[in-house]
Amino acid sequence: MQISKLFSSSHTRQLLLCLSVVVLLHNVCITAPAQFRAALLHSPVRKSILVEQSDMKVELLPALTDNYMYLLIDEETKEAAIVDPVEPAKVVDAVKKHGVKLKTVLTTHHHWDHAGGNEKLVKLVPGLTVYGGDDRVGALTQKISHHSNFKVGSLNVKCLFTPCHTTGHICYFVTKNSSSEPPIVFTGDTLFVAGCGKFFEGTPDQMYKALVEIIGKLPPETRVYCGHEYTINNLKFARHVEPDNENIKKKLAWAKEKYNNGEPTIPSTLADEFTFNPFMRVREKTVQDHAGSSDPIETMGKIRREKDNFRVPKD
Ligand SMILES: N[C@@H](CCC(=O)N[C@@H](CS)C(=O)NCC(=O)O)C(=O)O
Ligand SMILES: [Zn+2]
Ligand SMILES: [Zn+2]
Repeated sequence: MQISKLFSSSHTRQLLLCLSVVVLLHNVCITAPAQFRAALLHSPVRKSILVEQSDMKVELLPALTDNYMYLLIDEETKEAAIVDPVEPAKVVDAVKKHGVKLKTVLTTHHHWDHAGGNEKLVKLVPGLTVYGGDDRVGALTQKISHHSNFKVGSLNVKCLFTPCHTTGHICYFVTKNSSSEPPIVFTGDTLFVAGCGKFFEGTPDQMYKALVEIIGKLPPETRVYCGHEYTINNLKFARHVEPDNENIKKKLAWAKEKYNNGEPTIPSTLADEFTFNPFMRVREKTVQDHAGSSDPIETMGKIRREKDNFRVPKD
C-alpha cells in the first residue's frame, strides 16, 4: 500500500489519534505532580504522618501501592530504625529530614514488598544491622527468634515469632523503660487493622497463637503499625461476618473519610482490634456462629478461607 493511502484511510487516522492520546496521557502520568497524577488515577495521594510521643516518634512512610515503611526514632539518643524499607530512597530522605542516625533495619518477613529494599539500603547506608527471622530475608545480618531482645538507642525491642503468613514472620514490640506512654508493635503481614495476613506458609492454629496468645496478650493500649493499608476492605469483610457489630460500622465510616483525605488509618490499638477485627474475635459467639463452628481455631480457618474468596462490595 502507498504511504499516502495509508494515512488517508479513516481507520488509520483514528488509530493515530488514539495513539497520540495514549502517548499524551502517558507523558502526563510521568511528568505531572503527584496530586494531578493521583486525580487521573482516581486515588488520593497517600500522605505520610508523624506520630509523636515524648519517648519515641514513628513516621509512616507510604510505599508501593498500599505498603507502609515505618521510621522509628528514639527521642533520647536520636537513633533510628526502619521497618520493611522497600523503597530505600524515601527512607534516606526521611532520615535526613529528621537528622537522625539510622542504625537498624527491622524486617517482618521475606516477601519482596517488605524485604525487597534491604540490599539497596545497606549499600546506601553503611553499617546497618539487618534483623529478620528468615534466611530468605535480603542482606540479613542478625537472625532472631521468639523473645530475642535488642536496643534501638534507649528503646527496647522484643521479637515475637508469629509464623503463618510466612514460616519466619517476626513482629517487633517496642517499649521504653518506666514510660507512661503506650508501647508499639510492628505487625507486618500478621495482623492488619481489622484483618490478618493470608496463611501462605502456615495453619489456622498458628494464626490463632499469633493473634490471640502472643500479640493479643500485649498491653491493650499498644499501638499497632501494620504492613499494609487494607483497612477499608478488611472492614467490609468484618461487616459481612458480623452485620450487627456497631464498632465495625463506625470504624468503616471513619476509615473511608481518612482514605478520601489520603490519610493513613494507622496506628490502631489492640483494645480496638478486639472490638472489630474478626480474626481477633474468633472466640466470640457471633463470629463462631457465622463460621458454623464453636471452636476458635476452626473458626479462624473458616473465616480466612472465606476472606480469600470474598468479593469486596463497592460501598
Ligand atoms: N487482598 C489483598 C491482595 C494482596 C495480598 O494478597 N496481600 C497479602 C499481603 S502482601 C495478604 O496477606 N493480604 C491479606 C488479605 O487479603 O486478607 C488486597 O486487599 O489488596
Ligand atoms: Zn507478605
Ligand atoms: Zn505484604
